Amino acid sequence: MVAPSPELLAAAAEEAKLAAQHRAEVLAHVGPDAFSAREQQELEPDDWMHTTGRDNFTAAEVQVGKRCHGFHMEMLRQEETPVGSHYQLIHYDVPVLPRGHSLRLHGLVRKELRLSLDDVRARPAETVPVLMACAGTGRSLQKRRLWAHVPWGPDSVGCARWTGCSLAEVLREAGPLPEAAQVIFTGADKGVEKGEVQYFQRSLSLQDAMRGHVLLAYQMNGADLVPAHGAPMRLIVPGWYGMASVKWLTSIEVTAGGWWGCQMDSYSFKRTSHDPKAVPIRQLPVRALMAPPGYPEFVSRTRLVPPGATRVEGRAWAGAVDLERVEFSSDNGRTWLMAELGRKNGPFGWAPWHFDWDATEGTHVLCCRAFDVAGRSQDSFSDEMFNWGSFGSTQPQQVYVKVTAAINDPGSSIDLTNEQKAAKTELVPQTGLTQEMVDALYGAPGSQ
Ligand SMILES: Nc1nc2c(c(=O)[nH]1)N[C@H]1C(S)=C(S)[C@@H](COP(=O)(O)O)O[C@H]1N2
Ligand SMILES: [Mo]
Repeated sequence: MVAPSPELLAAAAEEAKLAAQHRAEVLAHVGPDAFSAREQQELEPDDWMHTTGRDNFTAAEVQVGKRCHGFHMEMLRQEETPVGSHYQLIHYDVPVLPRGHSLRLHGLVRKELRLSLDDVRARPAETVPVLMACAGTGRSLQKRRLWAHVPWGPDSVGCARWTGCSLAEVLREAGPLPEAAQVIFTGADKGVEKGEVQYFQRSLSLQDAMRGHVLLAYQMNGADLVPAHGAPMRLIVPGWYGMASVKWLTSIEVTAGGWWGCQMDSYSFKRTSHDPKAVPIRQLPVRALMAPPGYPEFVSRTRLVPPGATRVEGRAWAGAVDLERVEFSSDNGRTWLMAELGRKNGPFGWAPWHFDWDATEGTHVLCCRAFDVAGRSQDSFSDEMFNWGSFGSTQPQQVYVKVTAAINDPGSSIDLTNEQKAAKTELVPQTGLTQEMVDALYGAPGSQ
């Protein structure tokens, strides 16, 4: 790994402080002690955008879920997420930009710039492993869930190596005027959202944009960007949820501030659809995930593990903050044990962890959770957790595991009819599975 630049390290130290403040703000507004699903229903009784069903995914969700595919959880064993296994989030159509495309840096600057891919490549490059996650991560773990978006489990993540030039350097060259306060980034993708015709647009404060960690990126894992990930040039905002990392960049406009577009309002922690106190989504929280051990059953995703010593492996992250510990549970979170934690692959990456589990015959629900040095922890399991966009859940991943020696022998049979039937509410009573087990199996698609 190339050593991070002093500028990047200094920005990471600032970002770590801001991340801790952000989490506190979020918890104060929509954390379990501040707000519940019940309270939302009282405030918005005719809300039709949410559902409490975990087996009634709409055709619209399935479609958007197919287009915006998730991370392959088994890739948690790899430090670098291959391009094809990194999640994708694409609001409208993937634009294919012509050769010779250039982006315009304009607005309140001394010198307007036109930047082609060659211009950006010619500048000093930085390569950074960045843990990226969609703000909707864990949406399906919020029981009263927004169905008008991708029904993510914990699987909208990836940690790729991004290469680009420093946005701060480019802005310095353009020279923001004294009244400059906000930078608006526009993508080439156009669509309609919330009744408004728009290009995908997001802003950063000039301060955030100049901190020194934001990249104008053109490579992912050492190869040119593919169209779905923002070719030829995109923003990468390390340590932030993914919505800030605008793809297919066409324009960077420096303004005096006050702009608040659709994608700023949408990506906020809200109590109701119109919430004057909404908290805009920024830095990533702390979180651990495990690569589901053993082998999956095709339909129910039940994991089959042979009895005996089993190394459960995963990764954990906390944006720019360092990790303090990771804990593992083999009894659905009743008791937790300390896992072995390794080092992060850079200031904005993730760290490997493992736990040596003695797998005994029977059914188990495995979980993991992380804590960071800023004192942040994950959410606990709760059906009452609610924020309007179903954003930012960090309820622990649950992995439903059957331990049986039969998995060692190809050709042997293992009956998982009950696990399959448990996917449909009306069949659950026939299965003999407790509601707790059903919830663990199907509470968050994408866990296993
Ligand atoms: N132009 C544009 N940029 C975008 C988006 C988009 O739809 N259009 N989606 C955003 C969201 S919500 C996320 S989570 C990340 C996903 O990046 P990826 O698809 O490369 O993983 O891109 C962000 N940048
Ligand atoms: Mo996202």
